[in-house]
This record gives sequence, structure tokens and C-alpha cells, in this order.
Amino acid sequence: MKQFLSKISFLGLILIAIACSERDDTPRVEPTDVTIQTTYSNDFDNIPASSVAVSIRNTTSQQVFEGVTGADGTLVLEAVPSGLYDITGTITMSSEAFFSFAGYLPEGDEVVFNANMTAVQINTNASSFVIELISGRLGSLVIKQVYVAGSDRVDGAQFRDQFIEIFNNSTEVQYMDGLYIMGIAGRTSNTPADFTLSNGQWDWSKSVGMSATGDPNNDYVYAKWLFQFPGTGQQYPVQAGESVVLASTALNHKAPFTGNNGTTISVNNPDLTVDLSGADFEVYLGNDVPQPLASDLDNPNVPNMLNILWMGTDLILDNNGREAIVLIQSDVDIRTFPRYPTPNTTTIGNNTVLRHQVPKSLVIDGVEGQPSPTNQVPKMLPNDIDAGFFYVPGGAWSSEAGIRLTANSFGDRKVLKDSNNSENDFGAKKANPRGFLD
Ligand SMILES: [Ca+2]
Ligand SMILES: [Ca+2]
Ligand SMILES: [Ca+2]
Repeated sequence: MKQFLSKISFLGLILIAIACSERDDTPRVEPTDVTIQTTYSNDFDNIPASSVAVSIRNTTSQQVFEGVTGADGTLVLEAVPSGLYDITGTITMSSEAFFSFAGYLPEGDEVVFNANMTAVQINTNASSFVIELISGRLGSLVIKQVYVAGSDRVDGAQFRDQFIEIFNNSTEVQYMDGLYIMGIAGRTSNTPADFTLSNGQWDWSKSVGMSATGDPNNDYVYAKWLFQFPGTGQQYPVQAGESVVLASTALNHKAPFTGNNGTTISVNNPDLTVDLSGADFEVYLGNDVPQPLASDLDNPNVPNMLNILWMGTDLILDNNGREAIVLIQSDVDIRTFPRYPTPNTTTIGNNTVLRHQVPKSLVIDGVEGQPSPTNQVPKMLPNDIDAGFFYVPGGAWSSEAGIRLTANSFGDRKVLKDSNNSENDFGAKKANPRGFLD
């Protein structure tokens, strides 16, 4: 028995000796504490990412070490044996969490960021790693500035200087090519009638020939005016954080110019209006209406919109602010969509205007305006496109525009607020193409 015990002791000593000699000869296999730092990608200025689930897996033993990053974006994993590892990080944000992080609502219910590094050597000399979280495109084009009020009728440019600005509020380049911009056909009287809803808005289910699937009022929007951006697919890029200006007429409205009838068109006070000569797009109806507007000149340097449906003789917006505007992306040509007359129409004649019916699922962004909080017309847009409205305190002819609030800056990229409620997302200021509210 004693001999047996001593044999075990002897064996033990040998094992210890082997272990010691291995440790002495190859110190790199010694377990090490590994620090993983997680950051968001450059789209979000590489800021540290907390609450990220991080996992490292040994590619040979398949042993996994995991944890969650702290407020500083780091996680320390203790006593990790050396070897080759795959490192992953992931964080899922609810749309609310993403809104508080970035300042705008994402398209889906949640946002997932992932980081991934494969076959990374971990040992005492390599124990600290930075992994970068990326996602697909986050965000969309949004309507940034809506200048419908125009400027003083005597000293300014009236409605000639109106414009709409669209901003790339996403993390990737986007293209204007083929998108549509549309004003909503909305009734502006609050008095109900047979052909309206109880709030006075059109009841499109009463339109002659209505055959839409779903709810004609809540599942679709109808065109008051409709234009398509030109381009073959990638002719008109908009970088993340940049914008494009769609002018009623792309001229410097501060300076006199000669109208298409030979008259000089000028303003008394250039400060009241804007220079739109650098606009990206303009509406030109000189070839489409019998009596063109004198001020509707075609600036050869500024691409013209494709005209589908218009009100009057230019892109003329409601100076009182009763204008709801949507940006639309459709793979199918909207010109082929079903069209209906306003619901007060009983028979369709030669002069009846038929209004394109657009599924609201095709709307990228939409904004609704009102004259003022105490002087509202019936709501035009479904609440999931815009639950509220913006207005300009100075009202019609005030030179003021509705401008989307700046929510955040990630490096050079500004991010605009978008909660799909322009009451919270917009402020008002003197119109300023490409300018920000603050
Ligand atoms: Ca024009
Ligand atoms: Ca032009
Ligand atoms: Ca929106």
C-alpha cells in the first residue's frame, strides 16, 4: 500500500514537472485577459457601443467566452487560452431605442448592428481588439424644408420663389432618379357633406368607380399635383447628410429677370426672397399649359421635373400652408395607376381631373402643413405618415419655411429628426435653401 502511494506521488511529480516545463518553454499558451472594444461604424462617428453582446469562439476547441460591453463600449474576458478565435458582436435596438440613439425612426420595428472578425490570433501579445458594428442602410430620404408661404406680394416674389428641399437622412448614398413628389388632394373645408368623412375630408370610397382593395381613405393617398424626378437610375446621387432643392423656378429671385412675355420681373426687397439659381431640379410647364406663367423660365443648367399632374401654371404651392407633400418610390410607373375624381364628382366628363391613387406603402416620407394651430383644415395624411403638422407663424407671404429639426451630428453628418410627426419634427425660420434650423 505504501509502495502504491509512493508510486502515485512519483507519477504526480512527473506530471507537475511536465506541466512546469511546458509553461516555461511556451509562455504564449498562458491564458490571458482579452479586452474587446466595440464601436459603431463611421456612419455613427465610431462612437463606443455599450450593451453589445460579444462572443469569442476558439476555432479549434470551439470553447466560447462571452459577455456584454459596458458603458464605455468595452468588455474584458478573463483567462482566455491562446489560439485562433472568431469574434462577433451584436446589438438589437427597438425602433424607440434607435430613435433615442440617432434621432429618427428606422423603417422596421428594430435595428440590428453586427460586428465580425474571423481567425484572430489571441495570445499574451495580442489581447486587445476593436470591433466595428455595421448595419444595412439606416434611414431614408426625408422632406427637410417646405417653403410654401412665399414672400411679400408687393416687395417680395409672391409664390415664384417656392421650393421643397429633400435630405438624405440615411447612412448611404441615395438616388433621386425616378422618385416622385406629390401634393395630396385634400379638402380644405371642415364642413361635412355626403361625400366627406365626418371631419370634412374627402371620403374617397364615394368616388365614381372606386374599386380599390383595402380602405380607399387610409391605405392610399391621391394626387393634387405630381411630378417625377428625371434620371436613368444613378444620375442624381445624394450623399448621406446632403440635400437636393426642387425649385418652382430655378432662378435668383433676388435679382431682376426678363419673363417669357418680355416683361421685367423684380422684387423691391431682395432680403425677402431666395436665390434658387443653384437648385437641383425645377418644374417647367411652358410646354404643357396654354398660357405659360411669365416667370416660369427654363434654366438650362437645372434639370426639369417630368410633369404628370399640376395645379395652375407652375409648381404653385398653397401660400396658406394647406399643403401635404409626399415623396414616393414606385417600381411601377405611377402614370399607370388607377385614377379617380374627387368624391364630389357625380359624372366624369372631358374636363374632370382624375387623381392618381397611390398606395401609402410607397411613400418614403410625408409632411403635412396647416395655416396655424387655431385655423386647421381637415387632416390630409394618414397618421403613420405624419401624425401632426407644421406651420409658419408668419403665415402666407412671410418668407418663412417649415424646416426639419436637427437631431444629431455624427462627425460631419447631420441627422434630422423624424418621428413621423411634423409637430415635433419641424420648426419655422426664414426660408434658406440647404440651411438648417439651428
Ligand atoms: Ca417653374
Ligand atoms: Ca431647367
Ligand atoms: Ca418621416
